Amino acid sequence: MIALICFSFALCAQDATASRCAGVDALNASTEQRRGALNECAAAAAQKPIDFMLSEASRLTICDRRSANLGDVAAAWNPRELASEPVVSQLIAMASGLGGASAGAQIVATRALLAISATSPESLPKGFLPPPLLTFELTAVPSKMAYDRKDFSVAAGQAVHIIFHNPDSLEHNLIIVAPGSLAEMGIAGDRAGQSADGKVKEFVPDSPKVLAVMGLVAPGRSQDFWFIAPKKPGTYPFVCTYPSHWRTMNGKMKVIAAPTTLPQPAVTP
Ligand SMILES: [Cu+2]
Repeated sequence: MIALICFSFALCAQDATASRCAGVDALNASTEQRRGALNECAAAAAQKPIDFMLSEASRLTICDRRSANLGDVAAAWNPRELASEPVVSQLIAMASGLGGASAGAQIVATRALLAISATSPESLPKGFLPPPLLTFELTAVPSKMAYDRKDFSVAAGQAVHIIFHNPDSLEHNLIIVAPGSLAEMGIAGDRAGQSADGKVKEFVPDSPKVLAVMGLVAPGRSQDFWFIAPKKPGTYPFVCTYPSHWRTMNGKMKVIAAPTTLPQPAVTP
């Protein structure tokens, strides 16, 4: 089984950035509409939808809008189908990062496992615990060009869910960048504001130092941001790269070393 999964990931890694099913990315689509688009893509590829969804997940790179959309679809999947073998084994391997699974793939698999845990926990291997998820809210402070938190801490490799609120009159985004790159990425966002496609790219710099992306959120809207924390402990800036916002609209994500052993379930005598 593991060998098959690794082989699949190796194939996908050759074309990791390709988008095979653009309908999943459609703007302002509901989860049902994204699922419908995925079903059509799966039919065109002569694959079962669940296999196609796993294949799409394995093609993801960082945690961004696409991984969020596909994660929404995965989390709303028919529990019975999601909880079947060999899907569960594939999800566990993907969520664990086996076979070089990217952070984007990991968060989709993690959300699917959490859905299984909520609806069909008996389908998970005995003693298996779904990855712990840290959820909290973050808000853009109106007229202050700032987030309401200057820092937060996560465990290395942890799944994180931020519910972002934007009650301000301006658009804001939220990206997590490599340690020490706040000014560089902020200035890159300023430059994006002067380019023709800056808005299309939601002012996100085209750089490997961008580690996770929540795109622009309109005034008065809220949006979920799902990502896997970096494996390497350190201080990672989070920032809004809408032009000129970055100097005050930023903070620090502290990644602390994860426990070397995961908590184990109690043994039933
Ligand atoms: Cu902003």
